Amino acid sequence: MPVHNAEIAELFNRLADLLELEDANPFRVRAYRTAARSINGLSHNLVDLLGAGEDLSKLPGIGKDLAGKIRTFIETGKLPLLEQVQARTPAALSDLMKIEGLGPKRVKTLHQQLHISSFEDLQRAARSGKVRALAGFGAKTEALILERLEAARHADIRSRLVDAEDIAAALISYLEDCPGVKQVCIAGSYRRRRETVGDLDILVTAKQGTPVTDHFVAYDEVSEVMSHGKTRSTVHLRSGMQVDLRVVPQVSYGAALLYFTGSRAHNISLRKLAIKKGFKLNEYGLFRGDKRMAGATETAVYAKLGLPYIEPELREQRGEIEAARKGKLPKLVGRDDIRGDLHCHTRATDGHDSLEAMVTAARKLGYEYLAITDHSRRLSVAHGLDRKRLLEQIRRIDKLNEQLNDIVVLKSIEVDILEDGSLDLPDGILGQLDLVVGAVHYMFNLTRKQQTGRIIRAMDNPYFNILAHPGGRLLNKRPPYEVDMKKVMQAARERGCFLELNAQPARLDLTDTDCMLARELQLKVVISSDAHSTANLDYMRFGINQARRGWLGPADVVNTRRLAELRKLFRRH
Ligand code: DGT
Ligand code: CA
Ligand code: CA
Repeated sequence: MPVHNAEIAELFNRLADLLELEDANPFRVRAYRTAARSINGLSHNLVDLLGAGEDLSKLPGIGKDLAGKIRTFIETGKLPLLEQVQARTPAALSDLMKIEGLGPKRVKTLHQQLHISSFEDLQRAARSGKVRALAGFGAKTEALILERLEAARHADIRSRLVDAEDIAAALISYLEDCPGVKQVCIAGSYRRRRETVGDLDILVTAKQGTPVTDHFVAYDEVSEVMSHGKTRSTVHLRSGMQVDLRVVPQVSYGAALLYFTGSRAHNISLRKLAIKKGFKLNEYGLFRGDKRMAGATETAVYAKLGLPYIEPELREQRGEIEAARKGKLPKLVGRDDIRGDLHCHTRATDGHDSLEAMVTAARKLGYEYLAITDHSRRLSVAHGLDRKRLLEQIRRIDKLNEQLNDIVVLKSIEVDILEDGSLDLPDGILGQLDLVVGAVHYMFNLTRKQQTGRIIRAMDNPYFNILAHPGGRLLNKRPPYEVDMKKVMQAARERGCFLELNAQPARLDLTDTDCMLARELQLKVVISSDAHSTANLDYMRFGINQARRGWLGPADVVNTRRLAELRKLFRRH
């Protein structure tokens, strides 16, 4: 994953905050803040500068020492000084600084004068009016703190789906090991395959008398038991993840699954529909009076409401109930519909595996084609390919294709879209490829108009086929750049280009609602793993999840096509 200036600036700011908290030399603190500001103002990526052999200590506000730290971070992903300072700062105090408006000065005051060292302490003190009495705070600040404490409880603690999966897999197998346990299922946003999840909601059915919740709270990874009853418990795990567990009887399993899968808004609509039909719907079942009409399966509950089964990914109150009622639910794309991957990297640039290894892995997945899309020259940190090296790769792929009969390796490139919208390699070489994938990797801070224009100009190039990760975001790390997505989509459609849904779990870019928009505009989407190793080819499934959330069917997705049809789609000229 490339390092961005903003990320480095944030580390220096954080370091400055923590140093200030422990009363370090103010000049030292200021030096880090100045450096952060300077880095944020740079028009070039530090990684690129370093790659081009620039002397970073010549940059304003950055001396030899800081230049060394930047280099270390880019090369190792670590800032040892920050780790040291973090280790000696009480975690609670550094957490408090994450609340907007609470800098090191205020946190220090709160700690020294009111002995506040946790969110709970702070909330209690603010509620009882003690905070406003402190010098430099006041009633307004106190109210703001309470507001932000509430917001902080909900923000920034959502885990990426891939991380939640790791945590869930271990827990599920632990629960299944409990004698007497029958079914274990994760409901909630996890089952709806949202890109991030707030907590895990687990449903369990078991033989009468099985001590399910006792077994649950005894899990090794539990750091705190929030509640512990016979049929429901909530814990926090060491990873920070909250887990809600409910034990439900078999007759209610479907109704409970429906209820706890949500979304809340979908549930509310279902309940209203139930009432309209003279039923009552809750987590125990669908009732007419006291009589349970359905409850053991979700399908049965939907059926009694006059609806076909609605896939969890669609349950977001985005028209799915309406569509279901009219028999107009989309047929969603699935793993088996995918015939190939159109974005991956090899060792030639920043991938971990060889061309041959990537192809072998793709064959094992049963793919008909795999496009090799290494980076272009501008991305020097990734050893981007220039014309000569790309030509070598083309020859190598031609040779490889001669030996293969069950898969075709497509010649391609992830070419950088330059600042003015031109492409990083000449048309002469782009014309020799089977398809061209274009991407924005720098100059994220253009205005909406500039960025939109830049991307559309790139698509004007007749060899351009697919816009990679169109929004540019990194989940929990970097917001998308400013861009008029609808305009980009319309331009792509007019030119016969496509947008990628990048399936990397940290990207998932297009978003689900972007996918819905693409579908509305009749623009086809390519789902790509952007694999940097053979194992990463499996990221495809996260892309499929996201596409399903965006109502996409096999026909809406480019790489469900057979190769011959695919080639036609990529021939613009
Ligand atoms: P998350 O955890 O923030 O990613 O999102 P969810 O959807 O997993 O939400 P969560 O964990 O608060 O609750 C799981 C599901 O349980 C939710 O989607 C709907 C259902 N649920 C929970 N509390 C209520 C409630 O008060 N009313 C209704 N109708 N449904 C609820
Ligand atoms: Ca949840
Ligand atoms: Ca929950």
